[in-house]
Amino acid sequence: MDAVQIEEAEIETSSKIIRIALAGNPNSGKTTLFNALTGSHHRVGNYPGVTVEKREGYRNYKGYGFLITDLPGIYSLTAYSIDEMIARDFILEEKPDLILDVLDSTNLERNLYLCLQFQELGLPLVAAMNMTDEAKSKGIQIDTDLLSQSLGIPMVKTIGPKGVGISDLLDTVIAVVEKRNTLKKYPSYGGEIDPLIDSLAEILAGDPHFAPPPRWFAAKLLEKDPAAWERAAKHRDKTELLAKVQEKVAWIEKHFGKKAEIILSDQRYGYIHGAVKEAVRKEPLSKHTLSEKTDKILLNRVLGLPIFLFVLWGVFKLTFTLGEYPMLWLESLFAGLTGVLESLIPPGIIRSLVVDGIVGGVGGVFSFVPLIIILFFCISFLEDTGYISRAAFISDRFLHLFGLHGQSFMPMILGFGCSVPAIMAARTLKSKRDRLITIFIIPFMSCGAKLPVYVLLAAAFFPRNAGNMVMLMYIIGVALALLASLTISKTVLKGKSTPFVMELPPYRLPTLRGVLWHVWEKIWHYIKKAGTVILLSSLLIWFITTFPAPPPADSVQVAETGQISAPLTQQRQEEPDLLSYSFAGRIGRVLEPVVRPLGFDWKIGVATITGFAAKEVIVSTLGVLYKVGAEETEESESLREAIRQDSNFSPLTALSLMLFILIMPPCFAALATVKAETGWKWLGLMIGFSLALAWIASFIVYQTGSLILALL
Ligand SMILES: Nc1nc2c(ncn2[C@@H]2O[C@H](COP(=O)(O)OP(=O)(O)OP(=O)(O)O)[C@@H](O)[C@H]2O)c(=O)[nH]1
Ligand SMILES: [Mg+2]
Repeated sequence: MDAVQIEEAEIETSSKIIRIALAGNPNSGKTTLFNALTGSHHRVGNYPGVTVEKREGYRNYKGYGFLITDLPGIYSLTAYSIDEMIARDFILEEKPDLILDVLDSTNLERNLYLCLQFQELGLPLVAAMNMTDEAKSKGIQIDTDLLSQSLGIPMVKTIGPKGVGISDLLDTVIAVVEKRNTLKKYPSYGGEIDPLIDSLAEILAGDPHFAPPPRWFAAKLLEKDPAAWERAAKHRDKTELLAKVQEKVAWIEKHFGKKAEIILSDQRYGYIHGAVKEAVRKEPLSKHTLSEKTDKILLNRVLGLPIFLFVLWGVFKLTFTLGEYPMLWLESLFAGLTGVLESLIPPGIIRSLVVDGIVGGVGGVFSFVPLIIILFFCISFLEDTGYISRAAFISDRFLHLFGLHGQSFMPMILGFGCSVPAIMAARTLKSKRDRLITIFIIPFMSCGAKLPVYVLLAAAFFPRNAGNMVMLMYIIGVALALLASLTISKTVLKGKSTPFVMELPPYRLPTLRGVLWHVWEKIWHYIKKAGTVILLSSLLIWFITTFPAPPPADSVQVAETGQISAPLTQQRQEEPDLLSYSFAGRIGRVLEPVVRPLGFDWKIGVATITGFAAKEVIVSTLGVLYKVGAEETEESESLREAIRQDSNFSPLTALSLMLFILIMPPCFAALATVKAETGWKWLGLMIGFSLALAWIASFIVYQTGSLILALL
């Protein structure tokens, strides 16, 4: 008696925390439910493969603590790509207390295939019948209770974005964990195969040190899963076990006349089909759905690609024309702020620090926030409608010409935002070769941080065609990405890109909340960056441009002793001694011979180097450099004006610089991600390749341009 009571008491306290794995097919709404359950705001998107990393969240409910892990989507427990392995390993190795399988109810049969595999694992299981709103509008009627009864899996109807069914779901989870819900049974493979599985499961259960759930493992062995066979060799009675398996496989293949793995999968589908036939009614929809009609146009073999290019052009056009106004307002706001600060703080080192170092650097970067908002709004909107997946589909054929394929497309598009999530997104690619190529070319997709630099230079030197110049940079970037891919796939990574089946999500009207949240996330990231990396770099640049201060009388001698290179000596008339005497000036002098052939003076050289920290830092560095170097009267003019008036800066220099920044290695954060995802070798190759290519491209453009200008 006593012993039983103690055991029950232990369950009471230890069951307070329930570890839940949120699993299911890609794009079934796992992250949406995760957000609704835990109040987090992780990225959801209308395409398979949004989540590529597991994430934890916590929820308290009725005295229980739910530790929920959102997993990448999977189709089965056999994993091919990295994101799939993360999900499978979590479920198999970390043994959660319960699997919460999220089912897309518009696609029930396929989603149940995975659900039955979970059931076979023997872990407590609850299914969320998600997207019931969409199923309803498609004329699909699901008798969830009946389906739940006949499969023996507790099921709860949910609508992720609206949070419908969340408390039901949690109640069901508690009931299952507390064993008040006794629905459980195992999927059947039919009267002939079930006994075979049972007898194998018995042998497997006989070895207490052998971890895998017997029934699931027995089915895997009959399916001739190589990993399962390897594992079976560790069983106590391995000879008997493997002999039995071989005998049963032979019997199935003889009896059914097909390979055992096909038979098992057929039987599973048959079982699902039987259950679904009873519980699901689909009203015949006579007319073609809107989705199908739209796809006829957007996926058209001839029109598809031009439409996509037009959409992309529209996005950038909108960004520049609409974004220009708020950008100019912010610019004058910061100019005004500078004026106010100057009238408040007496001249001296403190004023220089605040006005030149902080406002000059960080302020310059802030004025680009409106552009970033619009760009991200558009990209996020397109992702959520489901259009980007179509674009991937139509680009597939084209991408094959360059050794890539449609699955590389999504990471490339994400690269327009930020290389870090884009590089992570490449995890969904199944073949290592395809994945490496994709990661390698992502930095050529101009990220959001490069946008401010392009806009600054284009607006200063090509005021009439600023928008087009910026767009040209994006196009050159894409072209270089394709050429780089072609080069690598013909040299370092020979081989063919693997074929794959692309899944097209349904068109969905993006929720304003979802899109705005995503935009806010990006803006917040940008602002945080401005407050950390960019602020620190600005302060550093301010420091190295201000110190050491030249001794009052000696500065001229420095020049005369020949320590300053010729171009700098020429500038001495226009520029105060402060800069060239400072650390920055000295670094610049070392750098100058390397960047001169590209048309850069030492200031541009220093600014470019700081681009390694983050590309926006180039703008803030120029801001500080030009403020520190500016005459008192010029102080409140915009950076754009300041660089336009610098005689060392010409439109050709600007073009050469834009190109250099486009191609040069990505920021440290992106490089660290490349290292983590691929290793040192690929990181080294990427840095070497992009540095060399950047230098050569800028060299050719600047030298040819100079030659043409001289001839004119
Ligand atoms: N109409 C409708 N849409 C939903 C529902 N649940 C999720 N969605 C949408 O479905 C899309 C996919 O949602 P996610 O939560 O990102 O899906 P996921 O399962 O996490 O996808 P992966 O991480 O790629 O495996 C998003 O556009 C969601 O807004 C639902 O119940 N009804
Ligand atoms: Mg997700």
